[in-house]
Amino acid sequence: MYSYLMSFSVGIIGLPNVGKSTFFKALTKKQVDIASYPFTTIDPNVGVVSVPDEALKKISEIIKPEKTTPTIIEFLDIAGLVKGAHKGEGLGNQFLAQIRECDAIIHVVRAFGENTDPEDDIKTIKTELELKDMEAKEKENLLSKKPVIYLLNIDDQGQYQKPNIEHLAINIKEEAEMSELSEKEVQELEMKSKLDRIILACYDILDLITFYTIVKLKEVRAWTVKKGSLAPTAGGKVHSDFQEKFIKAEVISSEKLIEAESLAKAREKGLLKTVGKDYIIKNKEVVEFKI
Ligand SMILES: Nc1nc2c(ncn2[C@@H]2O[C@H](COP(=O)(O)OP(=O)(O)OP(=O)(O)O)[C@@H](O)[C@H]2O)c(=O)[nH]1
Ligand SMILES: [Mg+2]
Repeated sequence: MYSYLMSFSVGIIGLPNVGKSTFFKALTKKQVDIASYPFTTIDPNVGVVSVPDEALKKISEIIKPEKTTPTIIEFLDIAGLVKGAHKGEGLGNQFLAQIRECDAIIHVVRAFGENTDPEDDIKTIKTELELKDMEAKEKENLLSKKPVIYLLNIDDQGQYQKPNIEHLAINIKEEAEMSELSEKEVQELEMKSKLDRIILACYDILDLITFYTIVKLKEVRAWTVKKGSLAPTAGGKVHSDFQEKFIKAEVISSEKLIEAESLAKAREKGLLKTVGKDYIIKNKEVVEFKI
């Protein structure tokens, strides 16, 4: 339902009023130009965010294409869940169904203001997901088994009650303020956004890697594929023919390409490797599919 762009999606969940929508708004200030992607009907609750990528920038600098297209992740702003959500409290069932559509979860936890108990809040939501899962007939796609990042929304003092669980901490209000500023203004104020780090953390828990394709002079484009994918599967992300009619591919690491300064020079130096259908695509590799 939400995979309009055939990208991976992350649902932002948590108790009411913890800062989910504020976080979503800050993130989607980075919304990409969705015209570059197919199936671009976008729900107001779905934000499409480009994945920060230094290698892509550098490849573009040497290839100088007309267009550089980053890879994307979708974020979904889901309304607050309350205790009893699994029984339908507070429209719980509707929201839980939205979570089911997501590949991973960011669980926002309030750690700003008075009387916060992050660990208890985490437990409340976790329990709702687990209770909902107990009703599920199919044991695939279970809510409580989805990869999750606990994101503590902290105040500007940076003091908070640390839960006994791995988490990231950010000041969402400050991130929202920063997202209204230009890059230059953020630098001048010596502020530093953590949004990129969080986007990359999502990419990590989703077990994704990036590969690149180059259409000479026209486009350098980043694509997402699950870690461990074979070359034809990666090809299928670009075009179904590249999967079905796959014969071989030429690959080079982005580092080597950047060092060689052009594809032609890399080819001259014999840096491009020809691989077959059993080849596992590596992170940050430039790939040319041959059919
Ligand atoms: N002090 C402080 N207030 C915040 C912070 N983040 C959000 N708020 C405030 O908390 C209120 C709720 O923020 P939202 O982002 O709408 O919360 P939400 O989690 O989307 O809420 P629901 O969708 O209703 O569940 C707003 O008044 C925000 O201004 C924060 O980091 N610090
Ligand atoms: Mg909200």
